[in-house]
Amino acid sequence: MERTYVMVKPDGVQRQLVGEIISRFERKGLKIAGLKLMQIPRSLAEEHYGEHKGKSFFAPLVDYITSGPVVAMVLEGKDAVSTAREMMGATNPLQAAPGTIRGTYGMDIGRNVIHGSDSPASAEREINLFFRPEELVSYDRSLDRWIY
Ligand code: FUP
Repeated sequence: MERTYVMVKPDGVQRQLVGEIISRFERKGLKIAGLKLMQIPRSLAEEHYGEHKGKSFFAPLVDYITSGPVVAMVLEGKDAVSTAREMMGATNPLQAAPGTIRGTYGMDIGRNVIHGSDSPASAEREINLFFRPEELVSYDRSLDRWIY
């Protein structure tokens, strides 16, 4: 089973969308393997978004992601990375399909509610950035045979 890193960004927490968003992933069938509310230190934000260093939106992006608490989670399931990305919709809420998380709740690329790893390699990197191994839990769900 694959794991992905997902986080409700500060705007999602402030807008009280945490329960709604987690509920979507749960209902889809993804399993929660890790979950916490945290305030991201600036250094971690800069590392997480390191690929965007030097771009014009880098500083505002780091300001935004450190502006309030986020809900960090690790979700597990078959093709978890691409499943979560599909459910989130395009980076720019303007292009995100209606019904996706960003398509439903977002208006602006700079306040796009949620993050999700874009590949299995990114997922591994981001899970290790945000979670210690002992914070992740492996367990069986009795409903798994009804999903797979
Ligand atoms: P995503 O993988 O969907 O999070 O998108 P990117 O890694 O391309 O971008 C990371 C974050 O940077 C996005 F969530 C929003 C922000 N961003 C901007 O603010 N402006 C841009 O032009 C591109 C990205």
